[in-house]
Amino acid sequence: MPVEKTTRSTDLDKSAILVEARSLLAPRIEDASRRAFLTRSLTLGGVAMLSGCSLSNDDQVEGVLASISRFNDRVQGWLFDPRSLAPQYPAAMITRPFPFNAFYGLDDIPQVDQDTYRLEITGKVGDKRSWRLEELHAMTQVEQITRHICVEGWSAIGRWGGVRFSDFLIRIGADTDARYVGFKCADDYYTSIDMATALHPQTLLALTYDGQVLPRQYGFPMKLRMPTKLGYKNPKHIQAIFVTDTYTGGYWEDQGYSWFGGS
Ligand SMILES: Nc1nc2c(c(=O)[nH]1)N[C@H]1C(S)=C(S)[C@@H](COP(=O)(O)O)O[C@H]1N2
Ligand SMILES: [Mo]
Repeated sequence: MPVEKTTRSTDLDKSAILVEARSLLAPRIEDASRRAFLTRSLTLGGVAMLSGCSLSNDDQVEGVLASISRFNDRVQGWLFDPRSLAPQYPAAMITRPFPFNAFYGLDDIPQVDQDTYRLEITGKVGDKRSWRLEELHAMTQVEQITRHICVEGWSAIGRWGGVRFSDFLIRIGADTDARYVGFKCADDYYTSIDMATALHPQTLLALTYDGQVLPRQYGFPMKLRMPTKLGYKNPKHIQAIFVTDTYTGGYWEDQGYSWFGGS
């Protein structure tokens, strides 16, 4: 659990975490199994302080669990070190073939037309004009060979190239004090990330895979590649990007996966 990385963090505001945990636990918990679950999740969250709590109905329990999940997202956000880099690997270690994964099978991968494609930009940005693929290819390109980790139990090393996402955010005049960057995809997938990760030097608006135009199954025309986050946080077939202070969740996140989703 990322929270156990506490020792790595120098500027973690411990008292702020305790204040927040106390306010989350103000309701009282009666049900022993719920209480046990809460105790476990809090221990995982690095805050063991459940004594004297009880909730009187399931809605309250669900509410507290949801709050704790969002609370854990915040703790993970505080612990995230924007200078710490994910490992990079030699080309010989690339996994071949690289796995495909989506919430549907290979037959249903969206077909995006590169000539009519426009990347839409909305929210807290200075320049909301949409982007053509050639314009993105004209920006400085970087590459990474990193490991993709899927919560379904596999990981694979791949090589992605494209525009450093922080360069892109600066180019569109994004408000980098905003809390989130959100993504809408051509297949109805969606997700959102914290601004610190959006600005991380290894966060890449990927246009290529292994030196070729990003193949359809890996997210043509572009995906966001983040070696600091789990697979499901890396949206493929991106159609729209928005900068916002409003929490918008994600396809898997709204079904209970961790929103921060760090790896
Ligand atoms: N648009 C879109 N992006 C997505 C998904 C998806 O179903 N649709 N699945 C996610 C998950 S769970 C994983 S593991 C990776 C798989 O990426 P790959 O096909 O390049 O291995 O894409 C992520 N991004
Ligand atoms: Mo995944």
